[in-house]
Amino acid sequence: MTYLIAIAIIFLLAVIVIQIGKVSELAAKIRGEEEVATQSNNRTAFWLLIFMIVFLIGCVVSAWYYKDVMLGYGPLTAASAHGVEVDALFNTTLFFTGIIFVITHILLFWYSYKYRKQEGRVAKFFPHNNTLELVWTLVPLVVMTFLVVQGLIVWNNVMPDVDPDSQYVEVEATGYQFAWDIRYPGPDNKLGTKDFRKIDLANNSLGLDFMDDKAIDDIVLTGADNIVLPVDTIIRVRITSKDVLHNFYLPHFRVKMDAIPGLPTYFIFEPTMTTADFREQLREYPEWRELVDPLDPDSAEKWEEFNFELACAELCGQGHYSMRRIVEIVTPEEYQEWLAGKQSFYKSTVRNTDNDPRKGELLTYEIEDRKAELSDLFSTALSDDASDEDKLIRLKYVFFDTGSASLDEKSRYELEEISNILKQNSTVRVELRGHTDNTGDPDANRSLSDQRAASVRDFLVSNGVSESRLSSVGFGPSLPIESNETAEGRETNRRTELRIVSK
Ligand SMILES: [Cu+2]
Repeated sequence: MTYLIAIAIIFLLAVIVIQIGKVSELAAKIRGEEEVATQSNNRTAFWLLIFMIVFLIGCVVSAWYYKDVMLGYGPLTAASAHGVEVDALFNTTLFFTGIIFVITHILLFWYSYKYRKQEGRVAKFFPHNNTLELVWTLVPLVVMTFLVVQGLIVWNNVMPDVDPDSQYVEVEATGYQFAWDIRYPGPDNKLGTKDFRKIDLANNSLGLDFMDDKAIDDIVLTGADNIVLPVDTIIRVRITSKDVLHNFYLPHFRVKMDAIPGLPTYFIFEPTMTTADFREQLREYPEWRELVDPLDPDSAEKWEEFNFELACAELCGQGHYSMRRIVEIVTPEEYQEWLAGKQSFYKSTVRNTDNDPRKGELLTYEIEDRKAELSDLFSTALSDDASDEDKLIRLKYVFFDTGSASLDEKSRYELEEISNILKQNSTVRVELRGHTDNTGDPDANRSLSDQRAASVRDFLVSNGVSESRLSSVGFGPSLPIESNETAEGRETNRRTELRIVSK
């Protein structure tokens, strides 16, 4: 119905315009063409002047009215170190182009008024003037050179790469339709290598190369997790894309760079304000003190819910808008705390699955973790208030070849650590205890457990622990700690233990 009415209105308007045209044609015939043309020229020239005045005033008023929501002119100051320079460059350019804008508009409309067609006036023939040519060549030349040089200076300040030996945090942003994967380097502060041939959309969508130790601790933020970064720290963002062109845009930090498939780009910036600082700054402005939901008096004020954001600034497809992510700037301490709470992608989703190229291999971090675990157990066992239970340490990472007492190669890490601890606590005496499950002949099991405990003792002796401090005993299947009915239970029961005899 609305469409029908709209079409009818447009039709009627067209009829009116045609009728007016016919009427003025008739009027012109009656009054004489000349007189009508003059009147029409005067009218057009006058209204052009009015238009110019309204237009220029409109430009100034709208700029003033919207200044608080424009980047750089109200509370939305640059929140990065280089952003201040970029804003200053914009202002310089705006100053010169603004002057030209106003002058050319005044001249354009004033001339169309002054030199409108009038009775008896003829055009002046003005073929050439050297002075004028010089002026309108040299003035723009000087202004343009100044602006370009300013731009180059800012560009060189903003775009140099980081010194590899300096302190900085490097993160990687990979754009795809329609989200960003953000990769953090983890505790080693180095991003691991990637290889597009390793991309597996279900299990390794970034194509991380897990044979590279640097990739083992990399943290990947997917989905809607906030991007957290520390304030007053140099951030290098490695920017890349998996499908089409995207654009990594952090408006509040004046960071903007294309994400190009196959061609990594980067941007370096230093946030100078935390999210909390920036909110405090917004709080000074009445428009940010308004309620988020004007109908609910208990709702928060707008400044309280402000967040920095990452946007994709390239129209990359239908879901383009959903590439928005919240960026949270926090203090370096808060950042470290946040980072410590994140699991590495490899450890949480790949380790020891079928997709793990290092399945079965013992990795450096695991050796370190196990050492830490063992040293905790020892410090409890050697404390003054240790219970009998505390004094019995299960050696979880000591393994033997099946049915034999020869130690598996991987057992040495734990045993070497025990040797070190025993050497540091030189008065401690320990007993090594072997256990088996209940499968097979009990006597054979007892003898196997005896031999296994002895192998461990021998290993410690060969590592420099005095033989007089060590004893060994085999219990066979007689002391199970789990049911022997299940495979897991039997595996747990086949174990080696270390008991603190005396300190
Ligand atoms: Cu995009």
